[in-house]
Amino acid sequence: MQIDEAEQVIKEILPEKRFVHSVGVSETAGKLANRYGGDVYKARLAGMLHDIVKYFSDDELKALILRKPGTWSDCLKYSDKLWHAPAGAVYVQEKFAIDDPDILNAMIYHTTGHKEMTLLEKIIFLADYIEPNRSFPGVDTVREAAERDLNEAVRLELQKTIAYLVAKQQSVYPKTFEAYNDLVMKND
Ligand code: DGI
Ligand code: FE
Ligand code: FE
Ligand code: FE
Repeated sequence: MQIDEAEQVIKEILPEKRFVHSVGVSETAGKLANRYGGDVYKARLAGMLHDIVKYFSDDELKALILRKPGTWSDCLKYSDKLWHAPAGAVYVQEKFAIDDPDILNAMIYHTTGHKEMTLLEKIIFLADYIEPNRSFPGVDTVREAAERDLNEAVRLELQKTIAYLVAKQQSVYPKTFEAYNDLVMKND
């Protein structure tokens, strides 16, 4: 699938604001791939498609996840905000025959991360957070880190996300902690 085809598809499926976010993630992911020696095409495609099923119903998301079970399926026991990530990977596989495991895993883990992330997984995880339309508190610190050190930027994003969830008394998916611990311990 070409990038412009993917862009047309998500323009039809997603509301305007989410479409603009997806184009931002695609462009940011392409730049990060350039910077860190990743595959620019895979980064741009995964970035474009990562939120494709964001507005499907919980029942539809659950059905997609249950069709292709894996280690990520335990997200069904946690917040429904996590479900669109693995469900999107099943959807693009079935609908557009996208079978590249790099692209599928980058979509699966774009919300939570996990331990021992691949280069493309880190790129999509980070691009989702720092694309130009995002305005979380502290996002500029993560943007600056992303210019220098990919692992540091991903670790910072995980730190901020965990702190945010804890402050709001929300559950934190165990793989998010594992991703954080993995990067902190590698940095020791
Ligand atoms: O889909 P996006 O809005 O672009 O962003 P996303 O897929 O990274 O995150 C979706 C939501 O999931 C966001 O509100 C934060 C939340 N989230 C991220 N990690 C976790 C989480 N929620 C829980 N409960 N646990 C997590 O580990
Ligand atoms: Fe998402
Ligand atoms: Fe994210
Ligand atoms: Fe997103």
